[in-house]
Amino acid sequence: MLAAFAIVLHLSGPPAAADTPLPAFPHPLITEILYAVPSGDAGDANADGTRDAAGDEFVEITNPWDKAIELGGYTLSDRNAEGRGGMRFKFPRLRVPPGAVIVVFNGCKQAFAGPVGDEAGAPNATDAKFGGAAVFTMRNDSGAVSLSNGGDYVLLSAPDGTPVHCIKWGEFSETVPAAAVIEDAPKVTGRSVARATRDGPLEAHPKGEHPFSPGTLRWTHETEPDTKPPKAKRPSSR
Ligand SMILES: [Ca+2]
Ligand SMILES: [Ca+2]
Repeated sequence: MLAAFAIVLHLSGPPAAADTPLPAFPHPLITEILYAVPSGDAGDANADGTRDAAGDEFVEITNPWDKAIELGGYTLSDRNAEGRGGMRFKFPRLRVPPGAVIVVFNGCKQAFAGPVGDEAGAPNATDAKFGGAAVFTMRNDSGAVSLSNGGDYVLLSAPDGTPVHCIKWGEFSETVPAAAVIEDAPKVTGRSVARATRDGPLEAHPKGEHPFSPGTLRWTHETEPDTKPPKAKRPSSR
């Protein structure tokens, strides 16, 4: 039996016009984005001793389903065209067990002491320093390839190129891709946006010891089999 989560997103902003399913199995779920890297040492999200406004950015995803998914061929991108500051990352083959977490750092001018993968291959182990997540670097070599703090989006596309899930914030002029699910994230400064609950929206990360938590979900990962497809409320603004 195909089990699914009963996921309902409660999005702020205008009332939703209609319910739209969240990305269905076998798609992963984006759970945290650090696009506004804190200034100073507090911004060293990958903990290599060097804070970089681009390199310490990350996107965290998880497998929210109760069976494994294959991440190979999925891509992460932003609003800029490739070669014009556009962020592009294509996952190598990686079987993701239920509840497993993946963290993809921008990687510009960053070192990684633990196991780290890139587009060429997955890491050979998970990293306890990041909550047991599989850690990747995009190996970006220019600070121009980064997520704009003022307005940008992260787009998850399926291996066949279909835009699956787009999370946007702030203001920008580019057209938002016609992804199956489009979500609004708050515009924040010096912290990440993250889901406080599995079925909740992306919110400003609390400013505790760290204003982000790569590899550590802010909610307990428990499978709740349900025969109903997950639902999200679609923002009316496009
Ligand atoms: Ca940024
Ligand atoms: Ca760093």
